[in-house]
Amino acid sequence: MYNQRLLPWLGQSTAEAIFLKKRPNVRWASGFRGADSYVLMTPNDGFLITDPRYTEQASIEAPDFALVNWRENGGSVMKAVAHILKEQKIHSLAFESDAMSFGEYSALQSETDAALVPTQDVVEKLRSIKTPQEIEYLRAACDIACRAFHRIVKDIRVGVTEKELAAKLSAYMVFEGADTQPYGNILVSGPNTSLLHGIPSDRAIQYGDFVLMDYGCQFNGYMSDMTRTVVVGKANDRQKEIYALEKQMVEDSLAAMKAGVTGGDIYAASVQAIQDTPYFPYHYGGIGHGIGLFVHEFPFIRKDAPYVYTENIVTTIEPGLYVPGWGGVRIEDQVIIRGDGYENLISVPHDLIEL
Ligand SMILES: [Mn+2]
Repeated sequence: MYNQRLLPWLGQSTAEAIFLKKRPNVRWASGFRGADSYVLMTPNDGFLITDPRYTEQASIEAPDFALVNWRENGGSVMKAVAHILKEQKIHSLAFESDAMSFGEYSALQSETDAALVPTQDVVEKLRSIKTPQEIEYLRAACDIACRAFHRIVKDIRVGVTEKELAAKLSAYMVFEGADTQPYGNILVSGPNTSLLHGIPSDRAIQYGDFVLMDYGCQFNGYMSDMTRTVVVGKANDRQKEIYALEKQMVEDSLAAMKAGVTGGDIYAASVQAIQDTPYFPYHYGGIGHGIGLFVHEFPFIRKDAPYVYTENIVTTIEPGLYVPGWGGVRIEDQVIIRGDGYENLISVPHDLIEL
């Protein structure tokens, strides 16, 4: 369905139309899920610009959009855009200033007399508030990831490598119903767990290791993101101490979440437990992000983030403690902001699991 949620923005903008090229924004506006696709929207019409590989898919997924095959309309995307502007008598066009390349911008400028109006985060801000349908897809993606967690913990044992476990975790999510598009899961162990975005390696799991799994899947293109850190064997005292602080940080952050708070408020809650401990320097300041058709999206939670949360924003919450050379612990949940609190889409408990 032609996305009505852009119309109020178009109504008050100086631009008469908007051009979108970021894939999640194209999908959100049109429903089309393929690559090489661009949307041009006016208050009355939607145009989906793509190439012949995708015309059948586009007619199914974006039936309300006029399909424009750029190969047969000027031979380049920007020539096709200029052609639409001329035909529709559009004199000003908004574009995503952080996505359009210099080459694309120059090409469009040379093809059209229309004013080009730079914008940022127009669709990202609209996309951050989820519809009931989007929430159902996100809920399904999170349920799949939680079911995969209960399967992967049975495979974690001494001698298995990070790569083997990462591959199995991805497969379990597909077996449980996820889309097949790959997603770069983080599954790291031992001293590698202090690397915030470590890459699974050939390291074999050893007794006493932390194993940190930060992973997710897509369901109908909507994404889940969660992290759990487990111990192989019995946790030692330092592991228990750091894990307990981390669990407190996540739970304090969750307790602060509701409509009306800012990202900065949530960050402040997250550091209460470590403020007066030697572990304060080991936390990382970015502790959550919006999530939907893209994994790290507006709004972001960090110190002094001014954005005020409203109902139906879906966000992750993931404070963590990372001691270089020793290891780290992260617990990450994905929640829906509600008027008086939040709903957690991740059902796996926060308690330390010793395997
Ligand atoms: Mn995350």
